[in-house]
Amino acid sequence: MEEKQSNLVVAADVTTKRELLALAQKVGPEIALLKTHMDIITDFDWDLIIQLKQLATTHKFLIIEDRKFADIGSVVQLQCRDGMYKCAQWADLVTVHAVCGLESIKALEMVADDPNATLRGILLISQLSCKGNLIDSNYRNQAIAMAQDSNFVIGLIAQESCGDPTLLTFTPGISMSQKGDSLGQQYNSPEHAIHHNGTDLIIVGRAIYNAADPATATQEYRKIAWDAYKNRRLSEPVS
Ligand code: 5BU
Repeated sequence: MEEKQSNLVVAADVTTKRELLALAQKVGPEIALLKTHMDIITDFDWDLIIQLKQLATTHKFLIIEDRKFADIGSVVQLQCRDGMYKCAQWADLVTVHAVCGLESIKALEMVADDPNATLRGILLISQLSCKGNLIDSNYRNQAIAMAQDSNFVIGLIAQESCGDPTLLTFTPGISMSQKGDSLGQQYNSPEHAIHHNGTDLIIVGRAIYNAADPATATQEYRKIAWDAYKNRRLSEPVS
């Protein structure tokens, strides 16, 4: 983030290899991380991974696979390490639901011990952006405690900071122009998320890749988010 002066994550929810690589190429120089849902790519193959990793190295961004793991430890290990996607071999971070408890997190941490693994940490979901979701304050507090108990959890996916400076907060549900979509997604502006809710990184999908000019939209979101982040950090007491 510091090196690139960017706290922008682009959610690359496109459905073909060609679109994903083109988007990564376009937004790569502006972003800190790219977030994928690899299971929505209709023509997934290992060459996509090789090319995406090359772009990640060239443009210096990390990759989050938003797999939202939620199962017993032995199964999340298989899902992360094996199958078609083998995301432990290319993702730097994966997302995990807190609902299955700390043992599932420990199971994923074991996968990262494999010499072929690129996986370096987990983003634990402590809040959701969608209307009517079942996460309440008790669940959220327990998810935060779980994150604090694990050295492998480096941050939370949440709508607001939990106030623990050792955990980065990543916030999806961001748009400068929309309040939501027709399927339950709810949006906040970047400034609201960063300044008011204290988040560190914003995750932006359709507002960027569906924009008339995605490259310009990426630059706009990056600048607004980084300015808001810098201003907030300046106003924080020195610890
Ligand atoms: P959008 O196009 O900016 O609405 O996409 C948001 C992305 O963030 C999408 O990939 C979701 O899977 C992801 N997301 C979310 O929208 N809300 C959440 O609470 C979580 C993830 Br967790």
